[in-house]
Amino acid sequence: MTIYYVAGTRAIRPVWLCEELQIPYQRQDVSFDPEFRASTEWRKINPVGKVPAMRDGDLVLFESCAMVQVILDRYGNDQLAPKQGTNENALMQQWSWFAESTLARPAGEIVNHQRVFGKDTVAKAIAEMKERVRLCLKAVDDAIVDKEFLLDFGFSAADINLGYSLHLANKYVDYDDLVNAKAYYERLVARPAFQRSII
Ligand SMILES: N[C@@H](CCC(=O)N[C@@H](CS)C(=O)NCC(=O)O)C(=O)O
Repeated sequence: MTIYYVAGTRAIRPVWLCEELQIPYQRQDVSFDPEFRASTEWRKINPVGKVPAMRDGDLVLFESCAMVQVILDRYGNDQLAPKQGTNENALMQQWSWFAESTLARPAGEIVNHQRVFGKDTVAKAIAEMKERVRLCLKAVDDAIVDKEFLLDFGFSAADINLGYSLHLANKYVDYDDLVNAKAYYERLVARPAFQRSII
């Protein structure tokens, strides 16, 4: 299994999971340069020119949370995921979808707007995205009261998917006042497998 990796990006999710599961994978560092991402070579792997991507045999994937699910299905040995069909598994799905489609979306737009338009021209759009991120962080803060991880099951793939989104949000939004969410984020990033996923 090969994970195409750029530091700081959603490539952290599949790499972090492999490190938690202690399964072998090959990390292939690729360029984040827009020209490389627009190249025919890269578009064959990721048709929208983003990162990460993953190859396992003849399977090629270009959505990070799908990579997490496929790694769990193929190599997880029933670890880091509650049994399918249970309420806990439903909550894992919910938090994983929330991580990418609700929280990482406005957080990612902060990055994209700043990169494409420069800091001054998009101040209002960025302020709005920050509000949207804060709303998501408040939802996490409320969900994590008196809990170590999202699910009663314990540490799961949902924490990996959400953990990356918090890592992204943490760079742009101040949420020290959301003490539960902040402490949860700090617990996640202290995990040795997370630390190995960002170097
Ligand atoms: N939903 C996709 C999002 C991929 C994504 O937006 N990747 C960012 C880096 S974390 C990227 O390549 N951004 C470059 C761009 O959008 O131009 C996933 O989870 O893999």
